[in-house]
Amino acid sequence: MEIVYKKSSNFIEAGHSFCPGCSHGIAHNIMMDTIDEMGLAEKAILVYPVGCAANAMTYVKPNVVHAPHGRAPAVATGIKRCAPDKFVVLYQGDGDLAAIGMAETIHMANRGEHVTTIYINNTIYGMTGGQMAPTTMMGQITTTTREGRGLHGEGQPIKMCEMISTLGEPKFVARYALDNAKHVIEARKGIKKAFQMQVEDKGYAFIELLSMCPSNWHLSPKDSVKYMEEEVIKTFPLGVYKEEV
Ligand SMILES: Cc1ncc(C[n+]2csc(CCOP(=O)(O)OP(=O)(O)O)c2C)c(N)n1
Ligand code: SF4
Ligand SMILES: [Mg+2]
Repeated sequence: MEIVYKKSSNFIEAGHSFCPGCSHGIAHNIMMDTIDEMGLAEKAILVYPVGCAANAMTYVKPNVVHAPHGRAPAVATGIKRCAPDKFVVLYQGDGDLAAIGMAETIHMANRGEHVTTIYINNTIYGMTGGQMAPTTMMGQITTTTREGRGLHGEGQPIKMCEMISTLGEPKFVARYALDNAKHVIEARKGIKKAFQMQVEDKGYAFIELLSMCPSNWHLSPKDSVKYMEEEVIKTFPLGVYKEEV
């Protein structure tokens, strides 16, 4: 039987600060377990952002670099170009990647740097208390859209996979969700494929993981799963957007 979820040995024994029902723990565990499985821990350099995404940085054994406020692509580019034998993974939330660091993200993808991005889209600025992100759903109430995100003033959610897949250089662009076991298995396969591409020096891969933030969605963990299934996945359809490997 396929193992869906086992704790990666790449974690330091410590408590964590994620809220109940948060997807960061799942995302991080499948990422770290895949690094383990592929024997990449020794050569891995993980580049972390601002936000709850960055909290995981304190729990992992491989080398980490903190490049907050959307600058992970610039830092990761420098590392990979100076040390091409290293295995470089960017782990960024939607506020960090699609708002603060949008320019860096697009240009790194367009250059086709040989690194891997894991993009956690939870439709909100989680850590700072739930402000609107570029990915916030239409009608979603946040601290900066008190009556729900509307067309006039806020525009529609930005869809990163759709945008990045229009560029010439990215080789693998895919979106997965972390709301149930089937989706987690698919996400894990996508992450493994993206990692294998970097091992084989095949170019840039962008993996988006639709994630839950019950605290700022103002829903229970159970209702967050329902919201993900009924609403979020409709706005951000799952699937492979580009594959040239
Ligand atoms: C220049 C700057 N702008 C804003 C912030 C505050 N800040 C810290 S974390 C964060 C939001 C991160 O949201 P996201 O990347 O979606 O991560 P999440 O917490 O949802 O995982 C912001 C705006 C900051 N520290 N510096
Ligand atoms: S605020 Fe949201 S993203 Fe941050 S730990 Fe809590 S559930 Fe996770
Ligand atoms: Mg977020």
